[in-house]
Amino acid sequence: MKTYSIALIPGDGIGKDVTAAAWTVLEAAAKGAGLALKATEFPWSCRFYKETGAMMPADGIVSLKGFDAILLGAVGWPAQVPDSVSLHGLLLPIRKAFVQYANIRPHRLLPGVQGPLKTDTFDILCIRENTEGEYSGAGGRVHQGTEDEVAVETSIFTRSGVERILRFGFEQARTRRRKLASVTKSNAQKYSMVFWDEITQELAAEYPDVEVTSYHIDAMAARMVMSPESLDVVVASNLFGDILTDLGAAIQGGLGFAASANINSDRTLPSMFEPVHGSAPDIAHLGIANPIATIWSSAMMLDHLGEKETAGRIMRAIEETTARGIGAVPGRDRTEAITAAVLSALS
Ligand code: GGG
Repeated sequence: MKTYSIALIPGDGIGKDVTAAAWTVLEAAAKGAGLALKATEFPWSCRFYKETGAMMPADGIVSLKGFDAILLGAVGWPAQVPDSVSLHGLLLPIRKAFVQYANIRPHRLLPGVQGPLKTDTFDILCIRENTEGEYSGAGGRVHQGTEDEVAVETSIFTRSGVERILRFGFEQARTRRRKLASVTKSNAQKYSMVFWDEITQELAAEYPDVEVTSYHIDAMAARMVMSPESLDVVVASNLFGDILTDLGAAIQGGLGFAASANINSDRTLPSMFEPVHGSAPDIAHLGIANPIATIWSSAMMLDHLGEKETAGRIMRAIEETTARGIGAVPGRDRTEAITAAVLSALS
């Protein structure tokens, strides 16, 4: 029997609720396909930070190395731990250590889900650069606490980093409607973003079959709302991609539907799969978090592992569930009821 070992990091808040739900679905789907999934759970989270002073142990990255994939819930407990500490202590180091340079975020309306726009043709694939750019963590503060205080945050864009994420976007566009939108703010940021635009143009010559358009981030935000049907694959930097994909999630009906994959092209290192949403501490453990984003992320995980048939079965079960109206309206159905409906659609 084919066995996959999965590192499970539920994290904080609703991360625990949604990963538990997704794992139930994964196990059922795997059983039906003759696969074995072995989970090893890691308690790394803001609670772990409060107990130990770190979001994960010093050898955390080493202990994740041998896994086939990582399934993560959500990170953050802002009342207790600053968000910059939790993000830079867990999520970002994992993405960087395993060179998970492509953060894939599919945004489309599931059957039965009504987004805020008067359209039923919302289907875009956002590709966010995931290991450098504005989230590089380079910078510093001096003269702290004085009137002369200065904070500097340096964005790092490397030719290899920009080229590989754009190339990834071009390849994805070839599997879809062959349109690529590259997002920058090159009128205002005249070094890094002009550099990004230049590399986009260089690569465009290699992909004559893909229609390429460069947009400024502000224009792209408006376009996603005003004419989303004009978009297919959208490639953006770490910060811009982070912001645009919350907008994408809103247009697809809410963060409860937004899935993501942090992909590493080196199959010897694990990729990581997680919902786009955060830990939502206000609704943690009330049994009302929508698990669909995490179940969808789990399907992306199986797809990445090569289990395309089983991934497809999970996606069809999600779609059957929302088409019946279950889980389709944010906040209405309980986590357990949505999970049970997906399980029943699977069988
Ligand atoms: N489910 C992932 C999560 O906890 N996201 C919270 C967050 O702030 N993410 C920022 C990021 O994805 O870079």
